Amino acid sequence: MKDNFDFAAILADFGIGSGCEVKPLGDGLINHTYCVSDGDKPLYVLQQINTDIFTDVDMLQDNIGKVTSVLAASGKLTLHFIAAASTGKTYARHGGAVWRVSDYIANSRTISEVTPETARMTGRAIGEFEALLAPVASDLGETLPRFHDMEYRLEQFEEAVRADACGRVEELSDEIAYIRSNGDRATEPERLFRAGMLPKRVCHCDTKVSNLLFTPDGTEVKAVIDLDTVMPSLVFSDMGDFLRTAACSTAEDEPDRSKISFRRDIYDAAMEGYLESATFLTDDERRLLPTAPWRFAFMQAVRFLTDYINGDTYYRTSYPGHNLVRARAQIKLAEEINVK
Ligand code: GN1
Ligand code: MG
Repeated sequence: MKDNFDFAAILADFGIGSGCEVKPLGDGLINHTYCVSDGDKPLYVLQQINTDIFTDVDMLQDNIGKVTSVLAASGKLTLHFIAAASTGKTYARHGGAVWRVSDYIANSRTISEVTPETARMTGRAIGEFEALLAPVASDLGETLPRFHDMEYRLEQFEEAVRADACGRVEELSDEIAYIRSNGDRATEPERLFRAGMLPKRVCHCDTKVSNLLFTPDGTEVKAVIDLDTVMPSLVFSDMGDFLRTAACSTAEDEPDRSKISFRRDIYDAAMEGYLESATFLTDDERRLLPTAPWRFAFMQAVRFLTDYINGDTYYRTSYPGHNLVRARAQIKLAEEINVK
């Protein structure tokens, strides 16, 4: 991580006085995130946006502005980004990087252990989020084109295997075979979309459990954060990503695969909550919804393995082979889910 930035100058541009402490925050794999505090109390979240991935920051911040306005107008607690003096926009360039600052949401925490009661409430919150944002569907740009398109992810995977840029393909025959033999099943929703049987809806598209803020006792969703990927998608994205992480017995990068199982109690409770608020679902969406966790564990396996094959150019890694460990964990999870 490049940490020789002049944080005081960056913060000053966002109207934040000197004397603040800046420390790394969270475990996001794409942007670099920092907590800005007065030494005691957290005040702001500073982020260096990964512009290799989010190439159109204007569109990104414009989408987020629209999303947060709708959420705030309906009484939801949401992210609030601060305008920079140098640009008049909610981001600014400093030291060759692009930065944004939002208010810290106090009295909140992320959780890693989800109970059925929390899962029910989160499912309900996800359905509400999707319902509230439905009216802005046509106003949102596609920040990351084809982001949750399974066919696209498989194309990228096959391209990576063909190129074999780092000579890693040879050791991956089991993983590659698993992906190839399940590709057809995983891409059913895309085919149904083309046949006009499934709609696109505004989804969060990154509802892994660490992107949700809970009340300090961990029982209620306080805010849905990390709004970079809010965009039209097939509806399975959000319950898929939430259950891929929340109903998994381990972290998404557990190296000991014997520890990985899928918690059916969490799945049942989350789906119950979701169906209470997602009253907009069509019959086809309801029928395919139970396949969402499998589909997203599978998609994540494909994405992690693709990145491993390409030489770890997309996801931040903490050790050599991290993306392979992640991919194997997601394959194990997909096998455990085994939803027929
Ligand atoms: C990334 O930004 P972060 O770490 O919340 C990724 C998600 C993956 C997730 C896997 C823009 O999310 O799609 O599901 O890692 N975000 C992007 O942990 O690719
Ligand atoms: Mg993200």
